Amino acid sequence: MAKQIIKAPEGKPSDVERIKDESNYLRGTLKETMTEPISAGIPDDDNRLLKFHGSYLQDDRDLRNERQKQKLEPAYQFMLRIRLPGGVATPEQWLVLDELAQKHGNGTLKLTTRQTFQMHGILKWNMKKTIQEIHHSLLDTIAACGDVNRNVMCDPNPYQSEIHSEVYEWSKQVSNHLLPRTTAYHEIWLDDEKVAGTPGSEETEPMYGKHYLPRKFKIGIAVPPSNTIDVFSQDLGFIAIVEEGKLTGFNVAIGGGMGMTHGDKETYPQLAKVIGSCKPEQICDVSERIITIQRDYGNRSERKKARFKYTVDRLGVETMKGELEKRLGWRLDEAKSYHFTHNGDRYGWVEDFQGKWHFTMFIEGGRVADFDHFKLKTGLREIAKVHTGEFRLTANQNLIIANVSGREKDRITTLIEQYGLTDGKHFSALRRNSMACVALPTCGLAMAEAERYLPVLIDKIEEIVDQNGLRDEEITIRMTGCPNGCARHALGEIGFIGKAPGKYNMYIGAAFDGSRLSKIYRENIGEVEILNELRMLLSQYAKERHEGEHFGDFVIRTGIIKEVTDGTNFHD
Ligand code: SRM
Ligand code: SF4
Repeated sequence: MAKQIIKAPEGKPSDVERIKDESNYLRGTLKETMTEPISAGIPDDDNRLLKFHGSYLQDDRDLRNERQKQKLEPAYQFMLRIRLPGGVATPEQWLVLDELAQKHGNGTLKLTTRQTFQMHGILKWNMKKTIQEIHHSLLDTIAACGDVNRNVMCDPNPYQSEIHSEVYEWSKQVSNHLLPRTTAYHEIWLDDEKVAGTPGSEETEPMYGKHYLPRKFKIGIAVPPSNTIDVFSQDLGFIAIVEEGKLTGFNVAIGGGMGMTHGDKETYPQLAKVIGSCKPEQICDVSERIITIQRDYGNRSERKKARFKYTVDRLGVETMKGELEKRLGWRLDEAKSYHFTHNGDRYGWVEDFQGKWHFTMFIEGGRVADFDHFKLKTGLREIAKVHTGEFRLTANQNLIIANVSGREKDRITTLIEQYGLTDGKHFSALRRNSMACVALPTCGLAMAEAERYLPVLIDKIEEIVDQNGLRDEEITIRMTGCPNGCARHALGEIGFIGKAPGKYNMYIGAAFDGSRLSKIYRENIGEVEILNELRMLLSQYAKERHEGEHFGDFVIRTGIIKEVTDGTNFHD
């Protein structure tokens, strides 16, 4: 058989490639423009580079029209994202972030779908001191955004079994291994200050090269039977292999991703495919080699088609595997069987193998704020003051108060009760399994509301759920303000993607364990139609489902929607 010659797509490099090329390893003119006093914003070229430093320039979209009328520049502000492999933060770090959000941000913290914190509303003049304080707490924002490997996810509850804690250690190692090596971050934000835990100081980028990756890259590690990190949505997913109670390796899955563009059928969500397995100690090597394949063969001309999933689909899984093994100099082992049961969180107190306790708390939309009758942020601050374990962020925007000793449990429970913090058990199981991206007012790409609207919509869906006796039926529901899929909408059994203010495309049919994509069911509908559709679907589900049958499986079995067998037929 003739050997396939693999090439990157041809075409004029995108403008972002020029910006990276001219940036002197991510410096650009950021140092100057971040202190320039006339505008609260920065030029677009620098904004592109700023992402590699974990931040975006945004503007408050609630104020956009009014400011335009008054001929004022937009209400510019910055979003800052922390790099937090596996989503683990100490109580001291929690307190620092809480205070920074108060002092320099909009007062809230957002727990993201990739297990980290975002702060919104930081003014340009406060960015440097905010990043410096973050560094003093031994955290950073390096590579939290940009065309590099992003925050490495891993299944939460590292303390519930030895496997989880081992996997957490691997997620940190992979994250550190794949960090950019440029010292630009330290020069721009820390005045070259040396802080514990900073990466190496080589001027060049031995792995990424001068142009970094064609696009963002995401890695996550799952520990079956839990798939809370949605391992198949990752560019590179690892699935822990456990034999006789020991971690013996990882199945390797490549080419997942959620984003697409409305009206462009050549873009689609895709699930990663398992190509073999590796030993635990080979995980960094495998990650690095796969990243270099994407570096060399990814599309640098069209950013909408530049994610690794398109490289994998263009070249084929077998070719990718062959290329990987060539670069590794050894062959992957056979894939091992695995079984997932859910991609949502499990709430409440659990005790681990060492007698430590963990409380998984429901945080609606991942927004940690003080509301009129619910002082969530204050409550968590009070817990952080006495907690001696860790905080663990889940991939469903929830929070685990982790590693609580038997003695401390009572004190934490008292605070949980005092502040009305919740394991979500008094909500419907649908709400507990809900997730919404940030969207308006900060996200510049949002076409419709998500985080601010989904709770209101669920209030109304809960009436339907109750009428049909489905209050305790676990159904995953996810909403995003645009098709980029930041809340992994295509893996929710019910999914909504914003099309225009108040209008959504509705998707159904994803698997409860995150192993099958959903499919479009209705296009461009508003609240009344959404509720009508759900009234019909949920009442049919209540009457006709088989025992234990999940909603996503039901709508496929009964022919309500066609099964999506691969991302490439998502739009058929
Ligand atoms: Fe995302 C862009 C928020 C997880 C796919 N995402 C954005 C930006 C930065 C908007 C922008 O480019 O201007 C959003 C900032 C909003 C704001 O105001 O804060 C944003 N994404 C988020 C977060 C905060 C959503 C949340 O509510 O939790 C999540 C932060 C993750 C993190 O901590 O690193 C977030 N984004 C995701 C995920 C889910 C995941 O990774 O598991 C996805 C789908 C998976 C994937 O990447 O395929 C996702 N975000 C995107 C995309 C589409 C990328 C694509 O190539 O398909 C964009 C747009 C882009 O990159 O051009 C985007
Ligand atoms: Fe913004 Fe779209 Fe991501 Fe939501 S899905 S945060 S609207 S980019």
